[in-house]
Amino acid sequence: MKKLVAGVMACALMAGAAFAGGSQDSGAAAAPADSGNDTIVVGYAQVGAESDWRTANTVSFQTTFVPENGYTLIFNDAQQKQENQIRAIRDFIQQEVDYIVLAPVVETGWETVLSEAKAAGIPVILSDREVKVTDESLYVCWVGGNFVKEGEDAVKWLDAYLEEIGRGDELMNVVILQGTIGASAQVGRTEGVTRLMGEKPERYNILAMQTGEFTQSKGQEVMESFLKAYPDIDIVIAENDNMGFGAIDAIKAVGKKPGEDIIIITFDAVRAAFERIIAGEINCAVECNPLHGPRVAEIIQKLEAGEPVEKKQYVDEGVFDIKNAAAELPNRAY
Ligand code: GYE
Repeated sequence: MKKLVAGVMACALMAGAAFAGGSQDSGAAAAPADSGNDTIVVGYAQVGAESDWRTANTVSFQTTFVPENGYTLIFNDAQQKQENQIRAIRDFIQQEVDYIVLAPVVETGWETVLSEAKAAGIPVILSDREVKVTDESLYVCWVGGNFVKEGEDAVKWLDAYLEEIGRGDELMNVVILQGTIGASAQVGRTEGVTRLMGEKPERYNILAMQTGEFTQSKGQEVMESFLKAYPDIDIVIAENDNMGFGAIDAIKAVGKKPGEDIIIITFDAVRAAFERIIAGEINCAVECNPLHGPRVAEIIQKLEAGEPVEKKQYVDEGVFDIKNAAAELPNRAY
């Protein structure tokens, strides 16, 4: 780690030189390389702009990594495509950034490009979703939500809710709108939900699961096809809020009442989901916190100071329903 940080410092100097005459900071374009343009250059390979969560995450980085805080941010939106993220990382290496932050769209397929970053001496910080690599030295650390726990929390909430509404003895028909297949947020949430539901086959009957790509429009489309195929759906698990919003529209379109005729659970718990809970259309939203900008900045500051950082950092997350949503809404930052 020390060696890596030393490499980073050398890289920072080089990057400073490179950027003094580059397009990142037009004010410094005519200045000599050592004129004090000593911001830390961070390349962020973002997934895309598929959801409210993602927008909040982007804003979190764009407002944290600003020159006033000592940073220059190079932001790349990969439009949910891994090949775009790989290309962005290669560009960051070319530009000799000081740090690369990656929110990996899917878990696998990162060895080659992360090895290239390592060979260039550029530390990679993972944020939001995880990667599956055999060589853990390919990234410094990861910070994000505990997706398996989120999935489990959803079923624990359901267990209690079904008792409460007197349906604890019924067999409930469930459909799952999954996120992007292979994304750790999808893998973890599906695992948490299906494992706990699988322990209670007398209570939960999973009819179908299909990806809605974490978008509202795809969520709506898939829900429309579920409603056609299965006339008796009791519960929808949407692996993010936006697919849940799409499902609500699909449910209304067939003349059913979301939140009453069909129980809806979503993940993320963005502001609009709180509003839907208060309106009675979403029964429960399991929180996933997107505000990783300051967390990643803290990690970078530690690395700059030569301090160790934890390899995996899970963020605390809550569960919201009609009982606590109205009181919590004014405190929400996203
Ligand atoms: O749930 C979803 C977004 O990776 C946790 O990605 C993130 C997920 C989030 O598109 O809304």
